[in-house]
Amino acid sequence: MLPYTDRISYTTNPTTQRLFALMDEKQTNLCVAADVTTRAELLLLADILGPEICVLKTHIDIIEDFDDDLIIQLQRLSEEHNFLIFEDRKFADIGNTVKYQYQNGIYHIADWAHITNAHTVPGPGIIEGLKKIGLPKGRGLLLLAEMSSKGTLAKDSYTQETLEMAKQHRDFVIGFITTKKLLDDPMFINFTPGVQLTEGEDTLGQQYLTPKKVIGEYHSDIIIVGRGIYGSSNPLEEAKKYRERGWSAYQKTIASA
Ligand code: S5P
Repeated sequence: MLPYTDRISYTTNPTTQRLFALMDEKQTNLCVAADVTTRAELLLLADILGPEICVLKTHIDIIEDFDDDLIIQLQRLSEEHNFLIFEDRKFADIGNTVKYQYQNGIYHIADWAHITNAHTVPGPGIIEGLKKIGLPKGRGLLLLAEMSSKGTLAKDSYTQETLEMAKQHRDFVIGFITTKKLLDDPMFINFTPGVQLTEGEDTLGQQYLTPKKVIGEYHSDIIIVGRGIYGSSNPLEEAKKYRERGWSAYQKTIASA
């Protein structure tokens, strides 16, 4: 496994380049899933946790009091604390429809989200549609190659075909949502959700692995942590723990490579 900064030269995508650089600069491979439902909570988390994270992951459509100013504030915090914004939209329609969903509507996701993601169930047309909008803006797309939830259908040949689709769009597809590193190609970034400090499950099929396992054994790059951080009584203290565990697992892996 190469250090994050050494991987910059393998890609032409400006979002990947910025992400690899800021991860090494800030010494963090932590992405927080800020699954809160008001703008005040989201902005507070982004401000408090901003210095600890490389990426802030949003579900913008769960915000009850969304307005355009929320985006302006999020962008300001992203600049101030040097993190990228990942809107976890999980697009899943035909190319022509996802173009509109990405660019139009209330949220105008392509205007502010450095990263978004898509299921590959429709076939490669979904990537082509999103790319028409996102590539000129320098955005990056993650494909859901695997999911963290019990009984997921994203496995076996579905996962393999997803990897093949990514290879056909190396300018815009920057990596995967996956439980582990699947491709030995340093340009793709692997994001892993379903992470807590102890292994386990929630009551709705979510399955958790530890930062050590995800980074140290499965060689993923970025841990995505939601309730483990925002659900605790002291999110900043918890975020520091995840950051430390994720980063030390990365450093050990680099040292032994
Ligand atoms: O397979 C997946 C893909 C994603 S992006 N499993 C997931 O859990 N996610 C997202 O990661 C999910 O939508 C949520 O925002 C976050 C996990 O949250 P947690 O509270 O379970 O850590």
